[in-house]
Amino acid sequence: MSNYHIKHLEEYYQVYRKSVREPENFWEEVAGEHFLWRKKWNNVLSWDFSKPEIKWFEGAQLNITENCIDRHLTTRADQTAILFEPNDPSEKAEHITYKQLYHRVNKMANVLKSKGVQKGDRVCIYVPMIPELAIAVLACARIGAVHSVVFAGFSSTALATRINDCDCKMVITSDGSYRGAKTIDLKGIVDDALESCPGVETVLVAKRINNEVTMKDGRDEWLEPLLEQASDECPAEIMKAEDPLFILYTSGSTGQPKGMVHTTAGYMVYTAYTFKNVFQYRDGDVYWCTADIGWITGHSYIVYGPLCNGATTVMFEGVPSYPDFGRFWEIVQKHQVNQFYTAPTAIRALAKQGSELVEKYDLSSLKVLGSVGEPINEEAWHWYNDNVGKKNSPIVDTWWQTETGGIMITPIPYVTPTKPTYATLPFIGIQPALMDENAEELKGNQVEGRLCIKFPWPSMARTIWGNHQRYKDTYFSAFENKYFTGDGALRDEVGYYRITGRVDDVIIVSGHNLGTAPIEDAINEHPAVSESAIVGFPHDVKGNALYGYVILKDTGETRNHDNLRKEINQIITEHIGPIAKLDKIQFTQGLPKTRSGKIMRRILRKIAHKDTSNLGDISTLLNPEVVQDIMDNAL
Ligand code: 6R9
Repeated sequence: MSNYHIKHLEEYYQVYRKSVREPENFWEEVAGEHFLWRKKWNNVLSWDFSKPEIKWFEGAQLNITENCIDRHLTTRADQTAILFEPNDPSEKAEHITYKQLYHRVNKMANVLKSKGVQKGDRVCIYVPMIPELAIAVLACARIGAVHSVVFAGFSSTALATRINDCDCKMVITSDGSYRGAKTIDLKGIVDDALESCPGVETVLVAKRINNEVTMKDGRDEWLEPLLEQASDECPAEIMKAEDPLFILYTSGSTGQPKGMVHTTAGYMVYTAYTFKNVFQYRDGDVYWCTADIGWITGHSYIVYGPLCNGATTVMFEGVPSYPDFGRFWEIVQKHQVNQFYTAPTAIRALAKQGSELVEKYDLSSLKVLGSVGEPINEEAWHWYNDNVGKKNSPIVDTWWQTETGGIMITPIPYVTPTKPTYATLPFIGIQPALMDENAEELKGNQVEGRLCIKFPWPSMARTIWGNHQRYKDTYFSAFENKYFTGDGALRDEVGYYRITGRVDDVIIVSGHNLGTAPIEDAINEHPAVSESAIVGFPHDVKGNALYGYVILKDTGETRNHDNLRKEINQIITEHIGPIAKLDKIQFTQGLPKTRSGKIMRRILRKIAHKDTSNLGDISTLLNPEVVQDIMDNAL
């Protein structure tokens, strides 16, 4: 038996050592013993980070949905697979068993096929957190179509960019969505987006809020009648190990988002194995991850990882504040949740409400608490530990990325002693390295540098859709023969890692990665704006908020600054979505620039942080005089 389920620290070290010394043997054992293959591999791993090219389990054939669904039918057909908790607490929760999930996924798969979707085609899924979202994802995987889920909070412009980037021929959406007391007209957003997406032939619309929508003849169809008529058996398409499973977009340092491509076999093995260990999931447990399936956390740890393990996974449609800030705890009590996985921004927002709403509910079912998306600050860690976990449920602070597919640095609960703000130890198979400015690896402990990974792991993204060169430039060029994460980290005296934050132009706001470039591009579309620069500054709930420095065009007319601020945020909402709105907008005459014309964000960041004691040498700037002016007028 391979060590599929690690139970104590000695075992962790022993298995970790094996995974590093003999990675191929290690992963071959895990893959061989715990998954359903149509054909096994000829070669466990081949890799070359200089190209970069990474292949796991070459020669193998499988379908991930047979692993997530079919193989559980003999043992747990009537167990709940997906537990859907609606936005409105008075609406009944829906328990979808493995058998029902099987039939619903197969029906959806048949509908997709009947609309001409074939293996390899891309399907855009723009659906809120309702069961149809998970079902659509799995239906694509069933027939070998590549899903591209776009978070249903993104604007029509952001949606259109993502649809066109990977040439989706179909969009699956809903008539609208609930978000707390509000409803959102999703179909209207899709209609707007599709004005600039000529490649989309079909739009399938799920009914959720009974919103009035316009249905375009020959393009749009209601999903329900099609599902009703479809057969509930659809043979799984046999996929090769390295066939793409999905594309998921993440922000980069240029305006164009990066479509990270994940492939089938390695992604399945790694997400399943991490899920089992990081959450110490045991048969019968109820697991809840509060993320949206529109993000990687939802892909790997609401859908694929849990279902591969035959788990019961909760899908929550609503928000933590509706009908009040006790909603999360009410759900934990109601469904007797055992593992609870959320983001620091949610913890901080809930902590702000005090502990009364937590104490109202019985949280004794909880065994493991998780955190993901950004560094968890000490205060939030303790609040989570004391009030939610009652000092009895270990917190797993899990560091990973859209690009890594699965959790990379994390404690294993009841195994790794935790330490506030530390993601602690590399997961099995993961070989981190910290690099200094001269691209030398920092050996030993008590060092701080840029976080890289030295050796491939099964779930790493294989490329950026349509732009392999960008994949190479972004992740494999800063440090030779290493994957560069874009994060900084330190390693303490016992070898624990603490992530210190991004070292590039990505800002994490409420756990969402936002590239500065696309926001600046949006602002610059305002007719009165000539140039802008965005930086992050600390915010007690969001972690970071956005501070914009904006230069107005010299048109001679004076405009009301408050109105301009509103208009700028409106443009950002239209282009990216409300998550990217600026908290502060400072109008300025100039931006500090290097002689090569690069904006010195370091200086702007310090001013936004109100930390101007040591701005460093500014004499080399093209325009050092603007710095004082910006400081004098800082918000
Ligand atoms: C899974 C996910 C990735 C970036 C990553 C890092 C930050 C995520 C973290 C964390 C500190 C943690 N991040 N988890 N920072 N501690 N536990 O969030 O993917 O949306 O691609 O974001 O998020 O900066 O590089 P993604």
